[in-house]
Amino acid sequence: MREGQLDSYHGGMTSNSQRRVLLAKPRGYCAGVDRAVEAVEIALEKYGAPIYVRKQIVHNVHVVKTLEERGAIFVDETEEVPRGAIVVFSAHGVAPSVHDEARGLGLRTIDATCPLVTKVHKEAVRFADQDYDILLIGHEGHEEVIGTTGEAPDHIHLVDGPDDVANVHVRDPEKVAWLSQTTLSVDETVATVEKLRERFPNLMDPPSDDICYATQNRQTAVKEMAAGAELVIVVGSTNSSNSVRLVEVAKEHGADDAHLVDYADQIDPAWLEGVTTVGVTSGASVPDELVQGVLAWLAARGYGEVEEIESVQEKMRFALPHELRKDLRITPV
Ligand code: 10D
Ligand code: SF4
Repeated sequence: MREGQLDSYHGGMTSNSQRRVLLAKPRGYCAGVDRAVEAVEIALEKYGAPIYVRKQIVHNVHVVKTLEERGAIFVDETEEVPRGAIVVFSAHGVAPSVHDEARGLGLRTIDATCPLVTKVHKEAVRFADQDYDILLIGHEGHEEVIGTTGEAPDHIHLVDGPDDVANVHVRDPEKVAWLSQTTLSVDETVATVEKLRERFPNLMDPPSDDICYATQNRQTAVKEMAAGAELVIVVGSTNSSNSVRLVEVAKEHGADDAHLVDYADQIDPAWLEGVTTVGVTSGASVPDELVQGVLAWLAARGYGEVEEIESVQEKMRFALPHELRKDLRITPV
């Protein structure tokens, strides 16, 4: 088709010369995911297959499939791992009882829990030691929430968003603290905390933000991008909390429409009807090759011009899990 020619691609009237993509930055892998995926890859290289992984190492179907092809075996429960084998704990963290169980089964463990999740676990232990009731803002059933709750099950109450605040019961309203899952919507969490503070004016805050830098930065970037895009495509899996949040944030901040896809072939061409500007981003557990697949798919349909919108610079890196550093003879950091 001639440059600039109006066409009726799938019924919408947009000009090829106007069509463009806004690509959010930062997007994709965060430091915790990078470390966890690398931990499994290095374990496979160093110790050989199979390497067992308890739960999905990160919530991304492509990452899990790729590691499976290389010899990782994903299990739901520690007891499924044969005695003496190596098991990696996922980036989302585990309850202390899971460590105990693995020890009891004689397993060799590599803990790929993100250090920023571990930080929240430590905050929970500290508040519980001081006998606070801890209101953990998070999504019921999410692995990170299960792991954090396991640090102090008698002290932690789950608060699943602002509408759940009315259901909270504590022993002493003067002695209450809040913590959160690392991958929540920043704005919704602020709303939940405001409601909690109305009920508990002396509510203690966490010592530092629990919603991690990567979650915050990806939401900031999508807000900036969504303001100028009619359609936003978020690459990520349906069980990835941070990816799902990006879809919500895009819709709340200017996009007419936003969808989550694992792969480019899940994009419905009808979404492009009448769309000039498509925003693209990806969750913290998503390899950039999948975003490149989406960009290629869009380019084939006239959306070849790509402008990257960088809202925050990211430089975070985490050292590998200590069990690997020890075996690889890397000096402790
Ligand atoms: O569901 P989610 O956003 O918590 O996890 P995902 O694996 O998609 O992204 C990485 C986030 C982690 C490991 C939680 F800190
Ligand atoms: Fe760590 Fe945040 Fe990434 Fe989760 S999203 S793995 S807390 S850096």
